[in-house]
Amino acid sequence: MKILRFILAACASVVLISPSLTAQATPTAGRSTKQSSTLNGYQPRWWKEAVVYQVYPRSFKDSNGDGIGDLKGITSKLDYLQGLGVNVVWLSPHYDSPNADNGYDIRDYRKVMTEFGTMADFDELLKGIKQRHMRMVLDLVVNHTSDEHAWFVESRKSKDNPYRNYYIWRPAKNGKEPNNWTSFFSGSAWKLDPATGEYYLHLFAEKQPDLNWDNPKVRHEVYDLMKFWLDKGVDGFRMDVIPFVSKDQTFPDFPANFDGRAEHIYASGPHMHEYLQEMNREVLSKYDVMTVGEAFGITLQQTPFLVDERRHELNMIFNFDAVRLDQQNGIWRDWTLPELKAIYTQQDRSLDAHSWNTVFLSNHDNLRMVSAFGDDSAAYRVPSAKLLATMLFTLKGTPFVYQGDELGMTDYPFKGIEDFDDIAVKNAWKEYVLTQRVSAEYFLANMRKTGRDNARTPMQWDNSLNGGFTTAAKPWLAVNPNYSEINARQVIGDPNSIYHYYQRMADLRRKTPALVYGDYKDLDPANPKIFAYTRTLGKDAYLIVLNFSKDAISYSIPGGLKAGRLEASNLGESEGTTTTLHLKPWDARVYRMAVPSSGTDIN
Ligand code: ISL
Ligand code: CA
Repeated sequence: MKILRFILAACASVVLISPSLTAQATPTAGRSTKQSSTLNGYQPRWWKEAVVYQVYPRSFKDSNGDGIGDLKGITSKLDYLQGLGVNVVWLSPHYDSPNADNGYDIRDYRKVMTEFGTMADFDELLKGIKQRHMRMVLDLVVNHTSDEHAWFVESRKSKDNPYRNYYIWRPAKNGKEPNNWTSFFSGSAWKLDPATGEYYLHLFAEKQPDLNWDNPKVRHEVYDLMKFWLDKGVDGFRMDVIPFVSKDQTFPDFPANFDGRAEHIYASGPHMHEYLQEMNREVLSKYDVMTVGEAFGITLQQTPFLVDERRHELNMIFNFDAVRLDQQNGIWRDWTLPELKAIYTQQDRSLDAHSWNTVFLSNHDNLRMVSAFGDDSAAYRVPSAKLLATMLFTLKGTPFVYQGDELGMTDYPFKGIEDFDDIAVKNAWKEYVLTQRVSAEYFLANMRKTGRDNARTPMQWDNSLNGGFTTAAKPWLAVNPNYSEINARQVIGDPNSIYHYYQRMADLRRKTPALVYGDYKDLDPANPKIFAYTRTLGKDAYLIVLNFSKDAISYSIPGGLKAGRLEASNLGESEGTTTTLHLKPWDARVYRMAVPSSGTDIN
């Protein structure tokens, strides 16, 4: 850790405007510089103690029968969310959009998407959230806009248009694209625009042109739109692919040893830290807000450079190491429990008490958690969903729950390409199947295990038509046919359901500082089936034991440690103060350990 601090300090002195790590935070409006009391070295913060719930509005609840989720629908379910025990809602993009990428292509940052309702509906939602003493963070998508945004409509008109440099335009090179960069949604990252005979950059869809963050006018447009929503009372932002905003605008080709993972190249632009620190100075430091960067392409080792509080950039980020353990470059792969455990240990080693991070295993871009990391068979779906919740709420970092995981919703049984909605899938189909590079069967088999639509099927509220998501005959995306047995009404009525287990875990975390700020230690990193770790804060020590298998296992707790008082269990097994646990398949337990009389910490 000392090495990393040295590097951080060295880097801080190099990045011209970065305050040195050791200097006291420069006093700014809204940020106290007094050293409040710390917990295990951490500055207590509401967003470190929070449980965040992601709402994908298109699929959450339809209130007007058009088959599309909307803001009024979310408002109608706020008691459900409050009952679950979450206290921050992350709202995926609700802004005006042509929906080329389901709202991640914004046409007007200050307007609510027509399908989702009106600004009055947004205000009503935010009011409902505040009345329940909850908070809401918005999705800030500013690496790119929609090609229908007024800025781009102007920018493409002529080379000398005042908005030309809001985006990234380049002439052809040797009659072709300016370099060999690729889009995440297939094909080149450059699109030739006939009106001016130049190419524009789009790391995602052609309808998502990248903004030129090297243009200070663009940065200040972004800061203004952030203030627009913050002044309405929102509590922060999840920042879409924020590490990509700075590009090496000499646009070198991918290096000769390129491994196919463009995100690492795109996340290594020269000015990312500079821009984040400017955003913090200009906007974030003036509000009591939470920021989480979707840090596609940032490694665990690089994470402190974004989230060390002394650098005044972000509060935390989403790394992709765990959530993408089951795929590589979009191809499904089998994974092992030691691989997953090693990620959490690496994260813990990379971050000291000046940094913070997230714990999540699902969102709108990935598979359903119980299908990807648990066992969604009839026998083990419920216990394994609870086991994953146990992990989510007891690892170090702010837990992010994705809508439907509290029901144990599963991946969807896609049949043909017509069942998919995602532009990433449709473009890949054109690139790989229509060109006969791969067979349709191979492509569909892979997409069933990696496709983002798995997580985007509508919330299953009850066992009525379309799972109670909509009264329309045809929702925008088909509801999983298992809604008749997997739905919110069923789980709320069942005290042993996954929903109530989430409730209990959220409550346990909220009242247990050791599970928030405590030291983390993996007791058995090489064990292929058991994840056993401790969380320790002074004399408060907790043991978490998770059986990631369908085998019954007699487990001797490493180091001769004794279990202790049971605090949570998905199968109701206790066994109390013992050194050997008889674990059932997918057994998850949280014990408060009896601290040795000598009072020595167990670490
Ligand atoms: O690579 C991917 C495409 O399958 C995803 O990992 C995803 O594009 C990447 O994680 C970035 O995601 C974010 O930006 C995209 C949007 O499509 C995603 O929904 C959003 O989460 C472009 O805005
Ligand atoms: Ca609707």
